[in-house]
Amino acid sequence: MTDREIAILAAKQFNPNEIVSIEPYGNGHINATWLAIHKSDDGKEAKNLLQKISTVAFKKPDELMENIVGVTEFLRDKVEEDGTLTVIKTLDGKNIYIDEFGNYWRVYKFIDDAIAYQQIENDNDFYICGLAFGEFQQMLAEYPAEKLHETIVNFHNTPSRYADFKKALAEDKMGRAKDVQPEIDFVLAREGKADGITSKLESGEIPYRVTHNDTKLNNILIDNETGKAKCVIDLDTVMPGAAAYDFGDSIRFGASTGAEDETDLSKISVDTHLFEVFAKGYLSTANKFLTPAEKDSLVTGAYLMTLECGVRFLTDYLNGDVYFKIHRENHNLDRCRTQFKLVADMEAKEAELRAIVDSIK
Ligand code: ADP
Ligand code: GN1
Ligand code: MG
Repeated sequence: MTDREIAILAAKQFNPNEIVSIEPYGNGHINATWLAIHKSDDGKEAKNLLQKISTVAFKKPDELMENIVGVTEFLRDKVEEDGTLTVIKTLDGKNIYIDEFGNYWRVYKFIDDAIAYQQIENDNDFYICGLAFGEFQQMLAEYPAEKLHETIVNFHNTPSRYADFKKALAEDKMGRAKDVQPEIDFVLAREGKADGITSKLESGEIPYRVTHNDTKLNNILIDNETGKAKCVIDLDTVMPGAAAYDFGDSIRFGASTGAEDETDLSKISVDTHLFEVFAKGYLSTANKFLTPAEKDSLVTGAYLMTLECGVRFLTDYLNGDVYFKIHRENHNLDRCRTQFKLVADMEAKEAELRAIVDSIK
């Protein structure tokens, strides 16, 4: 059976009506996403967002879906219509369908008339994203964190990511280490900085909050008509974490002057203006609840989320590209290189970035 045929069988478990079209959708690196359009009883069309959950990333899909149902139901009456994801159950009332090959499938209501950007097109959109992620953290401040399963253990624990990297390097399964010595050296030279956030969480200097943990630009939908944030999506990694993780991951992706997989590294740097725009949006809400130590950790968060992401891409390259989806040879290597270029640029601009955060009251 082809991937499409398997997806069609899955789509029918959630909506038995005739499928008008079913196509791969979006640019996520983890799950396999399809837009399935069904005929609906009123003669119109029903759009479903169908996803095959990555079991390489998520070991316990049932727990993952419990988190998502809990969080989305908690948010439901705090947001407008389509302001959070809506889980569509299988015909027999389950959150997940497991097919004959052992694939795990879920469906969300497709949120229409909104766009997930791959790169910032105008400053205001990035301000809007900052505002939305700040509000998302604020809304989840009351969520009972003890109800959340840890969907990926040690997700943003940078020292633990270093340990994974060293294991991959020692094993060197694909024999690729010999070709990437400069990247390996880059990572090892910064190991001393890896615990910049985790040590503060462990000592209690900064608090654990319920965070999104994957706040890149294409995990937020911007309303086509109003230009406002419509919905924060990709809730797979909502778990206790540091506010700086969410701030940092948005900067890593959105404040870069180039794409995450750009091969011309001369095009990659941190745009300090975009950094400021996002920080203003985020802090317009977050200034009300962040402690001084947390605010002080935001630039470190941007730095470590970028370093960590580069380490993860390089680790996956060494492991044979088993975690992040790739679309060309050396894709994960190209991705890690942009991250390391950004890291080096953040080192050069650290004082400037800190001054920007401090100036936003
Ligand atoms: P991944 O974990 O692989 O990144 P996502 O959940 O982020 O998967 O989905 C991939 C893409 O699909 C998103 O970037 C977005 O473009 C689109 N998408 C996801 N959920 C919805 C939804 N409910 N409505 C419309 N588009 C969505
Ligand atoms: C993945 O799922 P997606 O594509 O939104 C990854 C993030 C990385 C990002 C890099 C669950 O995000 O942690 O920062 O790729 N998500 C997971 O682009 O590992
Ligand atoms: Mg995503």
